[in-house]
Amino acid sequence: MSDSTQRYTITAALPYTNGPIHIGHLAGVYVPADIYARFLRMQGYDVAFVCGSDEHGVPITIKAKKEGVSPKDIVDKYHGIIKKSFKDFGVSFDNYSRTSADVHHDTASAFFKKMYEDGKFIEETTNQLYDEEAKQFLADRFVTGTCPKCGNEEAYGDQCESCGTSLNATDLINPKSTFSGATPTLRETRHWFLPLDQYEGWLKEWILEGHKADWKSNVYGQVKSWIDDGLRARAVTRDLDWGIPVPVEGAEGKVLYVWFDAPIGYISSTKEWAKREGKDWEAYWKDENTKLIHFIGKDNIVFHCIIFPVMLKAHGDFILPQNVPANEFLNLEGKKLSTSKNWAVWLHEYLEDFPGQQDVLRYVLTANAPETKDNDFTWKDFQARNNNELVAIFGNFINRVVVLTNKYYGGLVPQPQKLSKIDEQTIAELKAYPAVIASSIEKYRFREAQAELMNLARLGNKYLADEEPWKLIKTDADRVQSIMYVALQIASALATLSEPFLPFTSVKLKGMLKFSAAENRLESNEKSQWDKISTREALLPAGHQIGKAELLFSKIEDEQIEKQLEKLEATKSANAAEAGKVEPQKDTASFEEFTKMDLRVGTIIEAHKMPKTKKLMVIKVDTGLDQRTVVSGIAEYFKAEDIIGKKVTVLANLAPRKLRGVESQGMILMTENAQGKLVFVNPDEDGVEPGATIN
Ligand code: B3M
Ligand code: ZN
Repeated sequence: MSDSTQRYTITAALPYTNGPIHIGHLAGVYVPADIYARFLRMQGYDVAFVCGSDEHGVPITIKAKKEGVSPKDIVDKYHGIIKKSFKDFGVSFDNYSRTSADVHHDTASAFFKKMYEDGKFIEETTNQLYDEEAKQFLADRFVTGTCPKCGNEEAYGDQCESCGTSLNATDLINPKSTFSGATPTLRETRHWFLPLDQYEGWLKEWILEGHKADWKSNVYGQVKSWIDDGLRARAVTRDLDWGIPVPVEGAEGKVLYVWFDAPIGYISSTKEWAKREGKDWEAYWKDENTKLIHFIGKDNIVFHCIIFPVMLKAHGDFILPQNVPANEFLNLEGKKLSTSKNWAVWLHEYLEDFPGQQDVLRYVLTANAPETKDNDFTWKDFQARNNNELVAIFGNFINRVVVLTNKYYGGLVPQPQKLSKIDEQTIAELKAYPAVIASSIEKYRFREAQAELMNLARLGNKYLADEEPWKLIKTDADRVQSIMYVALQIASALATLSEPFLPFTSVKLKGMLKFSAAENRLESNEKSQWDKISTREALLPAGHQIGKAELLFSKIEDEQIEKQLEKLEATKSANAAEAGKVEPQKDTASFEEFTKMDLRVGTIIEAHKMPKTKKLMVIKVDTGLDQRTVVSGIAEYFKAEDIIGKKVTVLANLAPRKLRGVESQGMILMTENAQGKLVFVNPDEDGVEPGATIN
């Protein structure tokens, strides 16, 4: 490859090895990244497409604990399943590594060390949450609590998944240990912090000014709101025994924070690949002309747009991402995908249930990709898109072309006769497709790109239906030669242009059309396989021998879909049974402890939803003692006007706390009904008045 070839480093988020891959991961990250990488390779660019398993971090240790095995057992198991399923699904990584690999431990360690020696960290002894029972510091997913920004009560110690905010564990309101459920205490410990605030000016210039136009608006918007809110130093080390040891004297028992080491995994994976291929990894990470693109889901935006770039910048000699085309989320049958609740279509199971049908799933996930908003996957839509689009349009067109060419000409591409106006128009339209599809892919609009590919198949289908060669064959054999010649050019363009989206179909179709060395060779004036569709006279010249027809797609029957829906129903029942289990009793509370709580009856007198939040409601309650404001996370379940006048139970002497700048003076007690909906603990007896104490 010449030096002047544009070089790309494409990364796809490293999946946590605490479970297998599901369709949400595929639609959000791996299918678009794979389309992009395949497309770039077809343009003749120099591409490194890297990924690997993210094997550190708290989710892994929690899963290990749950299953009573070691973290190593967990990562080995899922790394194997994930790696195989990606390969079987046709994700064309140049390298799939893992963060437990030596090359990664060395790379991440050296990265930290250089930053440490260059004085890029702040070293500080601070109070961190500590679980006295489990004898363990609590950070990240070891602790949950209420998000100070949006009121989500299940925010994690490093991030709220509801609003995406990145948090420090000590920011959480009402923190709880996920080990014991206990309220943590504070204990002193020493850590290294990345002073993000020092990079604010630089981030503003680089992203807010530099990438306003080319980054997706969902990504840009999130990043802007974080920067506008003000950035704070973040600890990049943890008190944990699973991870990469902090390579500094006196840091025994501490490891690198998983979000510090994981993105460095992209670099380690590139190194592993370069070594194997005899290439220079540094060109892919340090050469200013290399374009670095991160494919991720929206929950990873802060890490890839702020924290990792600050690390790269602080380290000093790395390039920065040129773009971070993050996707929104995919839901399944109207509900959020969830690994722990088993609400998912698992890739390894799909590959078993639909053997040889990788491209159908790729097609549906791209057709319905959550590029600008959350989207829904339904099995009915999956079936319809297969049967009505892949089978009825793409497959049907190819089948007709190949069958008729064999029938009329023994499989030889016929010599075209005088082309009609419609033939010429059709060829002109065909030749416009490569540029149209390329332009959408270059803008990360993969659904639009794939829709154009399908439009080309539609063009072919319509052309045959209009020209009806099967009718003319008896009366105008010359005309049929031209028609079949044109149709064969469309079929061969589809074989090439489908490669990024439907790689298995593309291979099959090229085989059927017998793309040989001659069809694959580029002439000196041709830039790429892609472009030659527009520049070459014909992809399949007259006299070229094609093969026999094979089925590209097959109909998906109702029974297959019902089987999948039954699987989901079974999951629903299992989850409902689980949810119906009564929570075990908490530790004994002394009578004194109980009487400390001042519970009162109150009446709601005013209520309104807090602007820009999903869950928070600002409520004024008459407690009999006074009229006070309580902020409550019930806005998803109640309309403000419906709760005014309601009698409720209030914990009146709870220490006041601020939620989104509004001071909440107490708590309204709630419970959950069987459907998981929040309901009031309701003292609705006649004659019960505000201020009455509950005991
Ligand atoms: N493993 C998080 C996730 O799966 C994480 C991505 C790391 S990318 C460096 O959401
Ligand atoms: Zn939040």
